[in-house]
Amino acid sequence: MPHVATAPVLSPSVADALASGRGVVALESTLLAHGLPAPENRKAADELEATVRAQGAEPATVAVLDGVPYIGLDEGQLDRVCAGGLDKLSVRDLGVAVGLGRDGATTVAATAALAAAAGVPVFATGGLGGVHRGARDTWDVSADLAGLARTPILVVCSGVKSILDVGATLEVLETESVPVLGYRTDAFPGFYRRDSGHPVPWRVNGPDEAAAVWRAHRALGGGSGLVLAQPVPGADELDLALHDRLLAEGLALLAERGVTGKDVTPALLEHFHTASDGASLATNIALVQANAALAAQVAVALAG
Ligand code: PSU
Ligand code: MN
Repeated sequence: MPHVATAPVLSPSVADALASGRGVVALESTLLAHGLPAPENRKAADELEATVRAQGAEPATVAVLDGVPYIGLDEGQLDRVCAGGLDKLSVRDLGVAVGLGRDGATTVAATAALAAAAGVPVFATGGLGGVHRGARDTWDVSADLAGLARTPILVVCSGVKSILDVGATLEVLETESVPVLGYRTDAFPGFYRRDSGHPVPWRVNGPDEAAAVWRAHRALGGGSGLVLAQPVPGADELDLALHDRLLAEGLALLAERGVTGKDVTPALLEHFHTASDGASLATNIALVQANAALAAQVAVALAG
C-alpha cells in the first residue's frame, strides 16, 4: 500500500500562534542534520528555539518525518532530525519524500516553500545556497536561488558561504528580483566573515525598517522572497588567515574526492569544522543564533 500524501502538519503551538496573530519564525533542518555535527546540532536546535521564544515569537522548525511535512517539531522529532541518516530535501525532493514516506531535512528552498504555504512569512538560517565556484563548467547553482525567486518569505541569513562565488550569487538574486538588505551593514556578509568584499544594494538599521520594507514589497506585488543579511557578531568572526586556509584546502579536497551535487555544501562545512578544531562550528552556531533573534524581532514587528 503506497504511502498516502499528507498536508503539512502544524504543531499545536505554531497553529495557536498563527491563529492568534503572533509572530512565527521558520527554522530549517538541513543546517541541523547536514551542516552541524552531533551532538552540537541537538543543543543548537534547542538554543535556536529558545532564542526565538525569548524575543516573543514562536519557533517552527521544518522537516519531513515518515513522509509527513511538519511545521514545528516536538523534542522527539528534533532528536530524530539531529540523529543522522536523513535525506537532504530541496523543493524538488519534497513530493518524493512524502510520496515514499521518507524522513528528510529541508534546505532553505524547501523550508521556505513549506513555511510560506503555511502562512509563516519569516525564516532564519545560516547562509543561503548560491552559485558555486566553477559553476560555468559544473552548472552547480543552488535551488535556494530559484526557490527564493518564487517564494514570498523574508529570510534572515549571514549572506552566503564563502565557499561560493559570491558575486555571481548576488547577480542571480538581482536577475530574479530578490531584494537584498544589509542589516546595519553596507557590506554583503560572507558567512564566517563579516564582509564578503561585495556591497549590499540597500541597508536597514532596525527590525521595524525591515518589516516596513517587507510589507511594501508584498503590497506592491512582490512575489519573491527577500534576503535580510546580517553579519556574524564581530567577536565570533572566523580569523581571516584560518578562513582562507580552510577554504583552499576544502575546495582542493572536493576536487580530489570528486564530491558533487548536494554533497558539496555539507562536505565543505564538515572540512571547516574538523580542520579548525571547532572554531568554525562556534562561528556557525553564533551566526545562526543571531539570525534567529533578528528574525524573531522582525516577525514580532510584522505581527504588531
Ligand atoms: N546554513 C548553515 N548551514 C547549512 C545551510 C545553511 O549554517 O548547512 C544549508 C541550507 O539548508 C542551504 C544549504 O539550503 O546549506 C545549501 O545547500 P546547496 O548548496 O546544496 O543548495
Ligand atoms: Mn548544488
